[in-house]
Amino acid sequence: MDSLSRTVVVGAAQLGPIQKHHSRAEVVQRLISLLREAKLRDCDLVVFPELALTTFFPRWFVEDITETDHWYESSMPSSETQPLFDEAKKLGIGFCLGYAELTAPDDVGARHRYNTQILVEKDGSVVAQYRKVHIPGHAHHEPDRPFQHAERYYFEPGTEGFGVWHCFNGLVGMMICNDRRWPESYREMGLQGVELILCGYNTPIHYVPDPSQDILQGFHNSLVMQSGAYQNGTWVVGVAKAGVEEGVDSLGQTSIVAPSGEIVARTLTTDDELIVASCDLDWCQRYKNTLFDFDKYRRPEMYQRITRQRGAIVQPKP
Ligand code: ING
Repeated sequence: MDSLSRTVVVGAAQLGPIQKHHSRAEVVQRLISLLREAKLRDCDLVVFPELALTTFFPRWFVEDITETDHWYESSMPSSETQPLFDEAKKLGIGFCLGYAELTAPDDVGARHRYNTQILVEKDGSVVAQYRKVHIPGHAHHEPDRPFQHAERYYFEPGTEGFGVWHCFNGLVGMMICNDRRWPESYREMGLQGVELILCGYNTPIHYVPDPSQDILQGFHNSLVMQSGAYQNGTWVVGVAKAGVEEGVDSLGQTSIVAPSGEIVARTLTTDDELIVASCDLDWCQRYKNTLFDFDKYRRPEMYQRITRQRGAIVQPKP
């Protein structure tokens, strides 16, 4: 990190498929290899995908959910993930890691399941945890599907919302996968002055409810992250778990997007691949202090009133 400017060298560490038989130890070694490559490329921070420690297990429906507990992390770090934390601290690199979280029993003995990301500073200190707010897919078995997307069965939505934290010499926020499709996710952090948003994703190419969207997955992925970045004057880093995982093909196109909305780096493969960009956080002010000066130009007090004044939305004629 350059001491004069607030430039953060960010690595987006895309993962290729993690198959069911891949152990956590094998996956952690892949993550450590990407960290070491990031060190050689002077990275301050490395962003890993959503659910980066296991295969995307919501593609299967398991009646007894306790039989899936092994896909979750009961502690972070654990003995299996500690080597990643140790290596990152040794290399002096911060990281953001997505994983399935299974909480300890609460005061009524219930354990909660979240789709979570953790953010760790260069000194190894844990900055924050974020729990995915927008949970896509379905909550019950849908046997007619070619594969499940049962995230609403396996995860509760996070209840802490979207935070922004002072770290890496700037204001950093997190979102996970489907969150990136909702403008509110970016705007909630934009209103807190976010300068760098970190987002992991697992996005199957085939979208069962509407297959016409399959061909548009890459376009929609870029569309939402570029607009979110531009409309909130922030860097956005989107990191895929990509390729054919247990027979399901998932989008790659890991990208680093500037506050201008321009894609400054993108992966070329659907394997483990690191892309790097020098993110000048001061670039955010070019948009936050002009076009998107919220205090000057944004008018939330008017948005509801206009709808009310114009009465009910005109219904199309039967
Ligand atoms: N995955 C997908 C996502 O929002 C999805 C769900 C797939 C939505 C394809 C639309 C089309 O990118 C997760 N994990 O949220």
